[in-house]
Amino acid sequence: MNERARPEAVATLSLEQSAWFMPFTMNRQFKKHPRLVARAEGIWYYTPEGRKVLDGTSGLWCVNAGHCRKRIVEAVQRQVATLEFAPPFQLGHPLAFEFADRVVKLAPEGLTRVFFTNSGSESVETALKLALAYHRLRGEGHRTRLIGRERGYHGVNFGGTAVGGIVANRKIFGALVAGVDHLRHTHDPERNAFSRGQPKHGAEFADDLERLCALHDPSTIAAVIVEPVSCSAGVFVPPVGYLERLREICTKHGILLIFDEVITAWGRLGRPFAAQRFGVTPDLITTAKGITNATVPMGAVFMKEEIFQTFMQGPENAIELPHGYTYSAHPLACAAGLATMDVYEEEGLLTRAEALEPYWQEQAHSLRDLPHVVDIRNIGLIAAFELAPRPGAPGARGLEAHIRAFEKGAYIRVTGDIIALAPPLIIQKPEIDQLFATVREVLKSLP
Ligand code: PXG
Ligand code: PLP
Repeated sequence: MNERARPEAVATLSLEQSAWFMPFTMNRQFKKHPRLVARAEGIWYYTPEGRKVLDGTSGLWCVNAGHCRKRIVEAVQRQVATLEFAPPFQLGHPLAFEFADRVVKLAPEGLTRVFFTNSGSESVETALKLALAYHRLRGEGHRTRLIGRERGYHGVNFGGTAVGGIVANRKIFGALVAGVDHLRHTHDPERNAFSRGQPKHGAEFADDLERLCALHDPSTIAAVIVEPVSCSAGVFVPPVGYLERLREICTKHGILLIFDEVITAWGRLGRPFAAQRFGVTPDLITTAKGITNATVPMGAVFMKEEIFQTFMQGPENAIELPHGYTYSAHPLACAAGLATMDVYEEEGLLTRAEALEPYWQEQAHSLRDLPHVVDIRNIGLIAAFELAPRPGAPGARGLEAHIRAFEKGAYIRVTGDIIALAPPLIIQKPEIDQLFATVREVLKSLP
């Protein structure tokens, strides 16, 4: 084994002066007290010292089939030694076409075409640009406004930051993109705390789109983008009837509806896509993460046939879409993606969350009476525990929960004082018990 791959070598590193400017991390604090993993297998991470840590968040909601799956690893190893790169502009390689045809078969009916990117953020930018260009090509170039939602997360590029609704992610980056507005969020703890699955109250929050239509005139609005379940901001499950109403209003006014399924796609809710789970079909879907089981970065935007055909009207000797990435449909990503789909299919992982959901839900809600817990939310193989903030120190309790859980052998995600769990879809019931037992122990121990 070469020196760099030796897990023990990392343990002796001093990180305090490290050159790496880490993303979404408290850099100085983290480098003083780093938490490192050096190896992974199935639902487990291993620290450089060899301690096992249960991965309660599938990495960052992306390793849906579990870590270091042999079939995917071998497919990537073969591909890197066969064709490591091919330009995707005016050239192709067979796996890209094979993978596109494979994934559209799993998409909601009518979403027949796919554009490849390298991340969720790029998928969002691509979808927003497609929406604007689609309207323009149809002679509705006046539709330039983009509508997001409070508490939404759509990645970190300019368009995604602008339609995003997490204040901390926006406030230091200036005016972002012009012509953006936001729907109100759907969180309503007074009526919906401790809901199991979809909350009963709040379909009417979708009528906020009518307010924005009245304010701006619907003919100026190109698209509405929402996460079917807002995950990053703390797991907000759509109230019964909410997404249906949003769909109706968009259709009525000729506005495109984009579902950002970067987290919710690829089995997290017991179906390939959340759109299928909720029975609501958007016009475009953005995905990433689980599309390759996170083995190689990749994203994808699915679109309705009509949107694709709108681009296919001009002369055949002209480029239909002046947009794309150097690494769109990268051969390693396509190889990883095809092997990932094999694993999902053979192991029934795209529907496994549905079978586990009742058990998962019971276990999650059994933590209701623990200290600090003010709400529990769940759907598919996702659960969130909202903790009361410590007076004068919002987020402190959450961060401490994260650190203590890691020490006790579970990697859990926190945003502010909300804990979110979303383990790999291969998790077994005794391991679910173990994950919740660790969270229970942590909550009991927290000041
Ligand atoms: N849209 C949604 C709905 C997402 O959840 C993105 C876009 C951006 O994807 P990329 O691949 O550019 O990161 C995401 C990503 C967290 C967490 O801790 C969530 C994401 C990314 C990193 C951390 O909840 N979601
Ligand atoms: N910046 C420069 C100077 C470039 O030449 C390119 C691509 O050729 C990019 C940015 C975009 O990079 P990517 O296609 O990897 O997104």
